[in-house]
Amino acid sequence: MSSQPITFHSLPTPAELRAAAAQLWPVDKVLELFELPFNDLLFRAQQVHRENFDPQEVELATLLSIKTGGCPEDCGYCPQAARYDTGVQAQKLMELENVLEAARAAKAHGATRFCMGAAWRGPKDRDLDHVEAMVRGVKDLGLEACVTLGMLEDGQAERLKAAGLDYYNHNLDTAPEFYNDIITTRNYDSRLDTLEKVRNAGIKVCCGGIVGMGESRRQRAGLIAQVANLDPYPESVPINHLVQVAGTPLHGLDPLDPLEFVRTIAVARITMPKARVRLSAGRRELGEAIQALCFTAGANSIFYGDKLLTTGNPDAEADMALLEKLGMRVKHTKIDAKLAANN
Ligand code: SAM
Ligand code: DTB
Ligand code: SF4
Repeated sequence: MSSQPITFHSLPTPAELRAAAAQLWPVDKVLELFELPFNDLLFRAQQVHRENFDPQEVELATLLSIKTGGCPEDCGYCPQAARYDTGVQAQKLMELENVLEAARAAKAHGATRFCMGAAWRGPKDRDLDHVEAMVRGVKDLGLEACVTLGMLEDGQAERLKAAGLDYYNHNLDTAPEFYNDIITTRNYDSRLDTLEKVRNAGIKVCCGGIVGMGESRRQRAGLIAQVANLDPYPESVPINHLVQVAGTPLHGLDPLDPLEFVRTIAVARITMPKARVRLSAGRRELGEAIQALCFTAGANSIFYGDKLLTTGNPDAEADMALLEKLGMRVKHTKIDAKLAANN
């Protein structure tokens, strides 16, 4: 792709405007960032981070799988796809009271964002009645609410917005040209279409991907370019390190060099200066030293709690000990900050 600016001879059409926006971060430019000497890349990322955030502050987001397993999709990384024998038992949608109990516990442990995930291709309208009640209940606790439910039909994003949803998580997962190697039951355009519905409904976008799925560095740059060129770019960018689960097609791949994961975080920070960049799946495997480098590279959010959706996460005490060792602080909600100021 050329990095020359586009010139318009008459009023730009919507397609031309999209093309111009897509040039904000051409893949080649993102790849150039990946190829910087490690220390130069981290220095630049840390500079951008400090211009936009308190570098000591980290957001805690807690995940809950509200509908586990039995998913009809074929995502090659996912333990919840019904077609892979991974030992995950399919369950029904959780009851509201159990979800709120988990949300209260997350809040008591210091989380400010509560993310509810469902192993669906997309929600049915009757499922949304229940999810709306969950969103309302989570909001009433003073937590930010996020859901990830798969592809949305017309009108569903508006329903979630009306229930008070803050964020919708929908990942592009990898570069467009690699997508079909990982997932065949849906396509990239359908992901972009759902992201547009979320944005148009006025919900904040949480969108990132997974690294370590056998993609090339150029394809990692391709993923970041896609996410960074969303207009506007997402408020929240989860970067997952593939958790290899026995029974899934991606189990047994050579693991990605952890320093390449750190580079991915740094490139996300530089290309999306004001986004919350979240260290997502795979932190247990990365260990403390790599996570510390990720914070230097501009990560400022983590999934917090002993479990992700179906796989493990560092336990809460270990995370608190790590943050303390690094002199980092937990981000509080505006409500909590007000209460603290009044006491
Ligand atoms: N079913 C919905 C969907 O796929 O959009 C929402 C839930 S799905 C589990 C949410 C995200 O989890 C996926 O898009 C993927 O990025 C991430 N994920 C799933 N399995 C993973 C794994 N083994 N390692 C890393 N990330 C994973
Ligand atoms: C995201 O990007 N990562 C989270 C969340 N969004 C929903 C999910 C990670 C799942 C890891 C595999 C599992 O626990 O099943
Ligand atoms: Fe289903 Fe989501 Fe897992 Fe894909 S990532 S198999 S859509 S739960």
